Amino acid sequence: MVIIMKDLRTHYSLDVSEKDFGKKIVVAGWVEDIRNIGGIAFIILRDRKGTLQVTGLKKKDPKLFEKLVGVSRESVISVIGECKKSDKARNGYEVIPDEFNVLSEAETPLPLGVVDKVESELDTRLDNRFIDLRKPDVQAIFKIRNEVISAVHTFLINKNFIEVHTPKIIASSSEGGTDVFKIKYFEKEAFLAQSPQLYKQILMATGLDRVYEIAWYFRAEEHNTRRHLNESTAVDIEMAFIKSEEDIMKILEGLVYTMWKKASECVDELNILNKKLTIPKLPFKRISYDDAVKKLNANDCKIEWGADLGTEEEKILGDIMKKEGDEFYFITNYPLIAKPFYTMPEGDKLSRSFDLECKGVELASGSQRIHNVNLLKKRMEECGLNPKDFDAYLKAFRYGMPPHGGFGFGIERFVMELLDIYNIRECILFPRDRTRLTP
Ligand code: AMO
Repeated sequence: MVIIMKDLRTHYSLDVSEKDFGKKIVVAGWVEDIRNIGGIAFIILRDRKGTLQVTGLKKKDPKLFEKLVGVSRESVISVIGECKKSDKARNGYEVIPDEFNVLSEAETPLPLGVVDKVESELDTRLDNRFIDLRKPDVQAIFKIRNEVISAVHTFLINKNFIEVHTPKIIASSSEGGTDVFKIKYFEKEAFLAQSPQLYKQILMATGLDRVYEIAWYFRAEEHNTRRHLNESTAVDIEMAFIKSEEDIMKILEGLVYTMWKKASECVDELNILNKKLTIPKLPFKRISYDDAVKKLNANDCKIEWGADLGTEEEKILGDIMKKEGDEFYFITNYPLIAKPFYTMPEGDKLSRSFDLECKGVELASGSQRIHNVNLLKKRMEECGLNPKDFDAYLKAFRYGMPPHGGFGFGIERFVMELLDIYNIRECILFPRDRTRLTP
C-alpha cells in the first residue's frame, strides 16, 4: 500500500516560532530516535534543517501511541499535531500528534548508523552514501560547496564572464596526455573530455571574450590517492585580450578570496563541522619555478630543474611557504617541458604558466596560451602530438584569434583545503575512483 501525506508539510523543525504555539502544524522527516518510557514516547524527527520532538501520549490515543513506538529508525513519517511550547524539548517546543503516517518504512538493521557515535569506514559510508548524507556534518560539506559555487557565478558574471557548456564527448584528447577514457561513439572512437580546454580556447575566436564553465573532468589516471578522482569538477575560465598571465592570476586570486569569504558566512554549517575559517589576504605570493626549486634544494629536497613537482615536493614546499607566512601562493614560469602544448613559451625553456597552491596542494593551473597557429602546431609536434588530430581546434586559430589565457580550478580540491578534509572523496557526492563505479 502506498501512503501519501494527508497535508503538505507546513513547518521545518527550525522554522517553528512562538506564533505557532497552540496551532496545528504538519511536520515530516526521518525518525532519528524513539524513546518509549511507558505512557509517553519521544520521537526525534529529522528534516533538512534540523530535528524536532514529537511527543506521543498513551492516554490521549493508545492506538496511535502503539503505531508511533513501533516505527523503525530512519523511517519517513509525517505528523499532524499541536505545536506546544516546551522548555524541556529541543528547540523549545514539541508536537503532540493527532495523526501520524508512515510514508516509508526503513528496513532493519540499517547498513550505516546516522547518529551512532562509532566512526564508520569511508568505504562503508560511500557504499551507503544516501544514509551517510543524512548526517548533518556530511550535509554541511555540500551546503558549503553549494554556497561557494554560487559565489563563483556571482563573481565571474560581475566580471563580465558568460557561462558556457562545452561537449564532454570529444574526438581528440583535451590535454594531449594519455589519461583519457576512450568510448565507442557509434562507428567511431571518441573520448571523454579531460577538461574544456580546446573548446574554451575555440570560443576566444568568437568575440565571446570572457567565458567560464563549471565543468566535469574525466581522467583515466591509474593512481588511487587521497587527492585524485577519475571524475571531478572544476571552474574553468578563458579570457581574451590579456596583457599576460598576470591578468588571469588576478581573476583567480579574486575568485578564491570571494569563495573563501562566502564559505566563512556559512556559520551554522561551520559550527556543525567545528571549523573556523581565516579569510586569506590578497595578493597571493608569486614565486617562480626557479625559486621553488632553489627553496626545495636548500631544504634537502633534491629536485632536478625541469621536473614537475610531485606530491612530496609540493608538500615540502607548502611547509616552507607556510613558515614564511604564505598558505596560498602561485608558482609561476614553469619549464616549458612540464606544461601542455597550448602554453605560451617564455624564451626557449620557460613558459607563461602558473599553478595556484594551497598548503602544498595544487588547486588550479593556468597560463597565457599560444594564439599563433604555426607556433601551436610546432609545439604540438614537439610534444609528440599530430596536429592533424586537432584540425577542428587549429582552424579556429587561422581566422583571427586574439591573445588569451585561462585556468582550471578543481572544486573538490578547493573544498578539501577549505574545510581541511583529508580525503577528496568526501568532497564529491558520488566519487569515481580507480575502483569505485557505484553508487
Ligand atoms: P590541470 O590538469 O592542472 O589543468 O587541472 C586543473 C585543476 O583541476 C583539478 N584536477 C583534479 N582534481 C581531482 N582529481 C583529479 N584527477 C584532477 N585533475 C585535475 C586540480 C587542478 O589544478 N586545462 C588545464 C587548465 C587550464 O590551463 O586552463 C587543466 O586541466 O585542482
